[in-house]
Amino acid sequence: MIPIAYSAEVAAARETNAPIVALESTIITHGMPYPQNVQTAELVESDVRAAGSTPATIAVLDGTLHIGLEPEQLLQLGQANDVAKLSRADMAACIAQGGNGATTVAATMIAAHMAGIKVFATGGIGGVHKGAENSFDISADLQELAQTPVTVVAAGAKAILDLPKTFEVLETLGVPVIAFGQDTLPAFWSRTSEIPAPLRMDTAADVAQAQLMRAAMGVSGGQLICNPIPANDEISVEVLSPIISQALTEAEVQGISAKDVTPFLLGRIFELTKGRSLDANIALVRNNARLAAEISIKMQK
Ligand code: PSU
Repeated sequence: MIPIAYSAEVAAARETNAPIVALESTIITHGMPYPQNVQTAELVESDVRAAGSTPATIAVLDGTLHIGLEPEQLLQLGQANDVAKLSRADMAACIAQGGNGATTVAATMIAAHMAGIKVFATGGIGGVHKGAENSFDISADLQELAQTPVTVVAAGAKAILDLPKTFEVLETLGVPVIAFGQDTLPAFWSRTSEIPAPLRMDTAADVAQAQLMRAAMGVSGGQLICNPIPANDEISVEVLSPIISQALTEAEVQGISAKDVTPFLLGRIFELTKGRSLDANIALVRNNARLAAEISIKMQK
């Protein structure tokens, strides 16, 4: 038996077959500092509700897989320091051992699928890290998109990554990469990149239809919706490039590796931009949550 608990609002939504949007928790524990992490998680949840869907923030607490957190659980998670960062490899072990863990994109997709949730909003997926030809550091998020049928709404992959290689791998894995409303892929904190979008869609209904068709055809896996950050909130590539390079050099010098790389880089970029990267990150997650809510409603029709 899997120890699984639904929040009151998610349980109610499941009973009436109402739309639900999954939300991850690694962004809360490893992606943003306290208290902005908790404030953002609350805002994102209210954005989903305001758009007519139900938020389900996913995390493992004391060995129970939670699909939807009550407000006090969210606060507890946002203040905790000893929470594991869970992916496909270690989520089951964490549950079996009664541990606490925040779910990455990969783990959240698995949990969402188990709970019958088809849409999930996050900030940016993990991908191929710069220098991966030596480190082999490639996020398990990419493999998950290839096998688990959940539509993930993100502002692309995080711009600390090697974006061209990340999208090459997604192509190899057969993951539909869909730019929402534009012809180029967004680059997380910036609206555009030089990478042409493999697919473009302009409405939530089209995105929902594409996933339903994939399922009907028996083609495994999800799809990645790359939703550009709102224009007023973006940070240009010119401003960010030298900052990302500096953070990457520092990570190398300090020997940061594996699961610690992404949180270290996000933290340093936050410091080097004097908080601007966090404001942009918050804006893009909220924007993704609103689109995911719309897609979840179309998916349910
Ligand atoms: N989006 C954000 N901030 C984050 C993440 C996503 O705006 O911190 C998290 C997601 O949980 C994603 C993880 O799965 O970063 C990627 O980590 P890694 O590069 O170690 O695979």
